[in-house]
Amino acid sequence: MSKTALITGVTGQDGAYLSQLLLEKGYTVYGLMRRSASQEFLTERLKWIGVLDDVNLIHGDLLDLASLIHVVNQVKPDEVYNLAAQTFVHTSFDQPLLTAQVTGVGATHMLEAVRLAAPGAKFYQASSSEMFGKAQEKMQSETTPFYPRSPYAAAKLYAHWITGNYRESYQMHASCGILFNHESPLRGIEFVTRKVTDAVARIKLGQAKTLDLGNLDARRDWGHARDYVRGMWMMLQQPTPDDYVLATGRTVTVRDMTKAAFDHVGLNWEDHVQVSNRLFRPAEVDFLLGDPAKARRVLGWEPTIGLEEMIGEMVDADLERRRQAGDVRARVPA
Ligand code: NAP
Ligand code: F7E
Repeated sequence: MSKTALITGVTGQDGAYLSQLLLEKGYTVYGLMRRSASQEFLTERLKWIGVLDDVNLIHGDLLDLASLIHVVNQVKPDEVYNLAAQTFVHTSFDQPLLTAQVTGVGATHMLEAVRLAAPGAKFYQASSSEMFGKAQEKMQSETTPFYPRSPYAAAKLYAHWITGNYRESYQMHASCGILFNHESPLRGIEFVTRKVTDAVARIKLGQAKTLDLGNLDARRDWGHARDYVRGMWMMLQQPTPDDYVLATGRTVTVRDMTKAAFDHVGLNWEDHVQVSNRLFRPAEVDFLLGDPAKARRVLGWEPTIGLEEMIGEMVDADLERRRQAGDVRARVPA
């Protein structure tokens, strides 16, 4: 019997890759999406990855508990992946309450809907390395103390703890993946990797000359979304629920990631990048480096795509998009 999965945040980066993975595994996939006046643009990623016709899209909103209960009742999923959130850290400083509602309380809405309408379903919560914030250990693992540095991270931490609370209180199979940054050609254009690869494409094609960036010294542990959604699925195949870090174990500065993107097309990054104060954050996460030992040991999970290969894939995809005048995402201002 094929399994049924419900993915919230299906229109986002991870939603697209996870849909593809689960469909390949024979799942029936339902994706929760918000109603929008620009519906056709929301499904761009699912279209790009070639699964739009195979995912059953269903309307609902993480802010509306009734809609979630209705959806879970209708779908009766075996597995629920809660990926929906306000995900951009910079925006969370401008919209802290919305971020708290969607990214934090929204997870409780989803847990409640599952508890009431499909209590036997396995649940995945998209926790984040941002919860480590001002990192208290050199390599961050499942046992490292948290120190959130943004409204986004604080909201994710609430969602992380409430998921553990539902696991212990109601014996739900609820797991949290503490995922470090993961990117792809489907990454939102405001995140730094995609902002860089899109700018590199425009500069290479003669459509732009410069790229404004903020803190070049920040370090991140960047992996590929395709590897990370596989880890999400592996967590829900375990007999018991638990929390796992997914990371590569390598940390790189924004400067070196940027250099890699310009190198890919034979350009010198220093000829084009300028630092802009307005792109610095009120509080920065300076250093992240994940320790994925537990995921390797228990799940058998390994990242397979390195930073340079991923950045190259992203630059190539953006060159292609920028050559095609009709691509909508490519017109979003960086
Ligand atoms: P993303 O591309 O920004 O996608 C976010 C998704 O959430 C979109 O589908 C968005 O829908 C949906 N959403 C936002 N508000 C909603 C609401 N009120 N109701 C229903 N859906 C809503 O994010 P991602 O990179 O795929 O990340 C997936 C999850 O992993 C997120 O929870 C993120 O915080 C977490 N995470 C990501 C990373 C990373 O490096 N990518 C690392 C750690 C954790 P619209 O299309 O309508 O906006
Ligand atoms: O920033 C620095 C910025 O916005 C990375 C989300 O998926 O990963 C993501 O959060 C670093 C920061 O990602 C620019 O200051 C410099 O230090 O790509 P980002 P993030 O904040 O790490 C975590 C794991 C999540 O969970 C989040 O949802 O790059 N940086 N200059 C810049 N960042 C941006 N966006 N734009 C710049 O111009």
